Amino acid sequence: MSRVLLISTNLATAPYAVYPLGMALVARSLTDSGHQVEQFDLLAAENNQAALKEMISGLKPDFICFSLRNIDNTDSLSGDEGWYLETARKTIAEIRALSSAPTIIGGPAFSLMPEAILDYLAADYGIAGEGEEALPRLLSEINSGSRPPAISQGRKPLTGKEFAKPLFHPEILKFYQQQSGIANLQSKRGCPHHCHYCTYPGLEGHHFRRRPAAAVVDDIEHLTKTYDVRTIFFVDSVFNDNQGHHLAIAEEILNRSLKINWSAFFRPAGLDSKTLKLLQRSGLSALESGSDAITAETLEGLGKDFSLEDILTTHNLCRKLKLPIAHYLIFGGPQETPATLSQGLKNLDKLSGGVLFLFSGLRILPGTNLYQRSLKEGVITPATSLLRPTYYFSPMINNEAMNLEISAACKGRRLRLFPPGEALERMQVMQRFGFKGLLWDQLVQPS
Ligand code: B12
Repeated sequence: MSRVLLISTNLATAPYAVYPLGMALVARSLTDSGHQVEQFDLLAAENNQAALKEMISGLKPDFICFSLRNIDNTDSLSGDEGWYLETARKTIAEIRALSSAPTIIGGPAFSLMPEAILDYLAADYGIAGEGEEALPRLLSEINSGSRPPAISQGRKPLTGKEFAKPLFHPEILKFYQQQSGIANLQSKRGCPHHCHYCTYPGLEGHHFRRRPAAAVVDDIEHLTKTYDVRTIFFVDSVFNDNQGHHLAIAEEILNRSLKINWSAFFRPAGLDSKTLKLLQRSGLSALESGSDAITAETLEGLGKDFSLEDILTTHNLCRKLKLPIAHYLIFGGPQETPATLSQGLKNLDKLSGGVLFLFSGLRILPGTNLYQRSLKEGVITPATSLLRPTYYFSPMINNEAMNLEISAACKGRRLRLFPPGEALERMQVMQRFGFKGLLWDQLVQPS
């Protein structure tokens, strides 16, 4: 048995403060393996380094593990304040000065570039990918005196039944309930789609691995009954599933008569009125659509496997059902030209009544089709460090002129949020006025 301190380093509060779910899962698996575990969330502790030091001197951990969620904010228009690794590096360096316990890093940000990040953060070990099986194994390898490699990963992808049940920390949860009022759960891992820029299949695999609906809804029941949680966000890469797992979850919520509002990322295709009504009855209160583009050419350029018609059908269905919908849209990616830009900006009118989060350029990350394309087009070389945000812009467009055009199309339009930083500031103002939840859904007037 070892004493293990888990630290979530994430300090980002936009679009809202997000409960460190990954840490809660590895906390459970370590506890189940017999270790004594403490969880420390830097954001909930208001980055109070003195409290962290106190915890370290009290616990005298044998291992100190860090959960790293974000590298940057993926907004090409934000500056250095949108890059999070430097703060993480400082925190880790300060902790290393206080304790000689081995340091171990994991989390989605880490898993995107494990070698480069381990090196930059100067920690001892890292685990890329799922932590439930890999972390307890790494600890026992170190404890038994063997010398594991600096970077390891799970032996094989876990099945949905093997995913850990989150070990929510009451004080940390209380902080997020006060901040955003949102708790999070995962109903499955993986993504079978092939969007060219996206890291989700790399992080979670190309196939859905579903956690049993009853286990997911047990967690909802626990959150509502023990902690009075009223809003859940499902963190699945894409919540709608052609094998109907999303429906099974909705039915289970209804069977247990749980009163909960929930939201998730949806693929804007294959949704009909009957499905949306069922989801809505179970508590779906707003839908985030990974539309990504709004012309046939740019949808193809991003590798999306649905059409503009699909997006519009989903949008109109939601409008009819008075279900707030937000579309994430990225301009300036592959196949963007001045003509697609002006058509795309015109097409925004077809999404009226929806909240539009607009982005300019695509963050290049390893393991994606966009990475290969960026190499081929000479945007990066194999030696380019991607630790600092590096963006792809279509060579057929001038990105500064494009940003001006997007800004002009958003001027005076409350529901078109661009540039992203300004939009997030608006959300933070809402938060200061006591608004909770997703926030964007409260920008929409009932129609
Ligand atoms: C859902 C989601 C959101 C939702 C969160 C909603 C909510 N209430 O939770 C929303 C839309 C709000 C959001 C916002 C943002 N997100 Co986001 N998000 C995700 C997503 C899809 C899932 C994250 C998640 O919760 N996973 C489930 C948990 C259980 O898994 P996990 O944390 O990975 O933990 C596992 C392992 O990583 C590991 N592990 C975790 N910690 C540790 C620690 C140790 C020591 C070990 C060994 C292992 C380990 O074990 C865990 C269990 O297997 C990921 C992509 C992905 N598929 O991972 C992006 C992702 C994390 N987000 C990302 C980003 C950038 C952001 C934003 C900064 C900006 C943006 N434009 O989206 C904001 C920041 C929000 C904030 N305040 O921090 C990036 C981070 C990479 C990067 N470029 O920095 C990702 C990877 C997507 C991407 N673009 O590539 N996000």
